[in-house]
Amino acid sequence: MPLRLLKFGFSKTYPEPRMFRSPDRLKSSYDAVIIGGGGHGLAAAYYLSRDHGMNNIAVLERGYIGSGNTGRNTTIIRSNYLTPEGVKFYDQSVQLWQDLSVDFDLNLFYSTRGHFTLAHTDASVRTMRWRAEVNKHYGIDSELVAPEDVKAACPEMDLNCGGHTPVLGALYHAPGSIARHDAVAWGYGRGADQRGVEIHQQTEVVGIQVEADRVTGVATSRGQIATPRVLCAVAGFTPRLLQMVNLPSPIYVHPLQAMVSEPMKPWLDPIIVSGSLHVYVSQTARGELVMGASLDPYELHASRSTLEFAEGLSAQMLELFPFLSHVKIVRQWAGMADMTPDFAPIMGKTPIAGFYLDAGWGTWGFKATPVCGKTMAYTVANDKNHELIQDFSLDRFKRYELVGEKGAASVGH
Ligand code: FAD
Ligand code: PYC
Repeated sequence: MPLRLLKFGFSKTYPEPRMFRSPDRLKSSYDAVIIGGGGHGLAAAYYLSRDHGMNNIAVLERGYIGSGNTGRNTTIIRSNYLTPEGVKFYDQSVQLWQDLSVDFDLNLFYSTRGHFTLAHTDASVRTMRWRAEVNKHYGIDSELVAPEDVKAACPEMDLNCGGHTPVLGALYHAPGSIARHDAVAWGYGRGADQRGVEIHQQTEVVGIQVEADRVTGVATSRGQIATPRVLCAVAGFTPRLLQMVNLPSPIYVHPLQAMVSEPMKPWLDPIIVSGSLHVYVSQTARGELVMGASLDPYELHASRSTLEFAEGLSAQMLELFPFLSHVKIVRQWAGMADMTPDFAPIMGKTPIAGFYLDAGWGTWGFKATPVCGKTMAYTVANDKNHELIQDFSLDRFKRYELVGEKGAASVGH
């Protein structure tokens, strides 16, 4: 248990300082500017200052930290991907997650639950077997299991799914976990702030200066900043930012919605995902069911919620768990998923010197927050792509060297 929590619990006064400073003035120049105060931008700031000694950095956030997809996701953490590039990358992230609460001295409620991806057709059983074999080859704990194994871990599930799409097997991934998403942004933000990084909320980047194919500064809603390095980590806003530097964007933005139930006594230990039913669900420490489905089926730059989504997802949930019919939905929301053609991220250097990209995280980027921070910090500090991200560069679309992750991205999109 983090020491800070114990001190807080036993103290008679209110011992907590604010999580991070709110500097009232922007400086006229920084060694690096990070656009986007989501988990990825803040993690990069944290590792730049902690591991590379760079602390004359500004993180610029148009809203408040964690207000983008970082604070809107369903917090599933796993490394059971399909491609060798993906498996190695996400595995590093799962390793980093293990120590984060201690690193930050902040409880992230990281909870390892095991992760079942259900297969309801012969074709998806084949895909699960394929994923299990690739995973095992890289030392990842994944295996194909029988319906009885699913039932043993989750006796409440109707394996027949109302007789429509019976469960034929599942990919089981023991390290599958969940965590508290806002705390991840706060932990990275506080750690970066303590090392001198400035976090400027309510500060929007409205232009990026480039001279002779090299970045020289950014224009913000609060004034101009000169800088030789800009890291762009803005998720659903990436196409807008790429326009500012005249780079073509392979990213298309779809809303991704989610919802949460009233709290219930604990009954669901593992994380359950069904691609065929378009459902994923886990139960939080507070007892709520956090649920999601696939992307809204059209491009839209908006984070509105729809009744159609809540109705559709509730119906699919009841196929798996008919006993939930009396349970109330208390909240729903949406984020803007920055999707790529191959369902893999875009990371690293770009044709503009000093302009680095961390994007294309669509529906799968929360779990990657620590490894993205580490590898992007290395890339920015050394002006050299970290070896773990070499296959994710923007120019792979020109070279037709895609990293096909659709079969493992999340639910069937
Ligand atoms: P964000 O958190 O979106 O941060 C980007 C920030 O940039 C925002 O705060 C935004 O305000 C800011 N910004 C944008 N434009 C500007 C500008 N011009 N100037 C300044 N600031 C700007 N991933 C998983 O791994 N597991 C899951 O279970 C999962 N579930 C999901 C469920 C939903 C409903 C959604 C929407 C996403 C889910 N994801 C999941 C994906 C994951 O949430 C994202 O990939 C990840 O959080 C991206 O983090 P980020 O820091 O890159 O982006
Ligand atoms: O990446 O595991 C995932 C995920 C689940 C729901 C959305 N993304």
